Amino acid sequence: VLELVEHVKKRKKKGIYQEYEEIRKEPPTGSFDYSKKLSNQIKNRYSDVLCLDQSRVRLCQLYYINASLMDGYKRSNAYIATQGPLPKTFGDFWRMVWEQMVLIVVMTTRVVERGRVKCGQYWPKEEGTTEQHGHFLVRNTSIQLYQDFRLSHLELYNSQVHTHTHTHTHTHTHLCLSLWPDFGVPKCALAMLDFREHVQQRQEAALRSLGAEWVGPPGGPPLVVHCSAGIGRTGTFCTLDICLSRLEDIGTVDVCETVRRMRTQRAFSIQTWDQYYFCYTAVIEYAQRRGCVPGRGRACES
Ligand code: PTR
Ligand code: PTR
Repeated sequence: VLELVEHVKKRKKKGIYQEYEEIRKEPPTGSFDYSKKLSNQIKNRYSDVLCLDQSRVRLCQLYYINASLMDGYKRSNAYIATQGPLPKTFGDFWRMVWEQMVLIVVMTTRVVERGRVKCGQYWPKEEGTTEQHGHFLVRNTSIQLYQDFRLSHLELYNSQVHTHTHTHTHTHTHLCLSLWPDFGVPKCALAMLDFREHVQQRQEAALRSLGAEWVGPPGGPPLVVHCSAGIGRTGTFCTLDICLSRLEDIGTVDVCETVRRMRTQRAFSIQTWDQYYFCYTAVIEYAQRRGCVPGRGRACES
């Protein structure tokens, strides 16, 4: 990390900016044919944010969803990065959660921001309420409020259960982070680091309670992460998560390489240079908190 601090100091903001600009100039590494199919176009929230064919999430019966599987640190398919569901894709979203046995959904946008709809209300918002989306019933069993996010426990029932081998219900944790504007960065890295830690703990606990039902890789099912388009804030969250996992494991970080690799699975990941820069400063903040590098760890600016 000392190297990273040096890297940031030496390159300064301008150098990091250039580093990001180079990444941004690279053309996407694959085709978007499935996303562009006429019948699928209406399922994309933004016509310019499509998913690469090679990494898209394939739903049963050829259903389409604008979602990409992404690798994590030493873990393939650690995340599903996706757009904020549209009313006509709510059913597809829950189908994906069901099929992929997702335990945790991380939402890094609000439903409405600056007067514009960024994401559909695809889960029941109030405690004790149930909604039907496609073949799925979603029930909100309880809500916990935290300073920067809201956690809902959701139960998912599949009315077409005979087509599946696993049990007909699943419990999910839905974590909604409220402090992050689109094309921006959270004001406070600390809040993000806490949020990430919380997500990790929830995923571990959920995996333990799944027990023998989970027969996949040890890390568990993919974490669903979404914002509005599923590239800016989602990419930043996942980049940070990967960098910090690597830091915890071998003590080094490579933001640039992480973002490059991520972009081969979810094109356009990380939308602005300050989101890119935020990854650096948040890693440094994290290291300072853990006492890996000198410095107090900066307090929140807000
Ligand atoms: N065409 C849209 C726009 O530029 O407004 C696409 C877009 C929207 C891209 C939001 C990124 C966005 O941010 P995020 O991925 O963080 O939701
Ligand atoms: N925490 C380190 C330091 O304070 O030197 C690294 C760092 C550098 C953090 C710049 C943030 C920086 O930029 P800003 O203060 O504009 O967020």
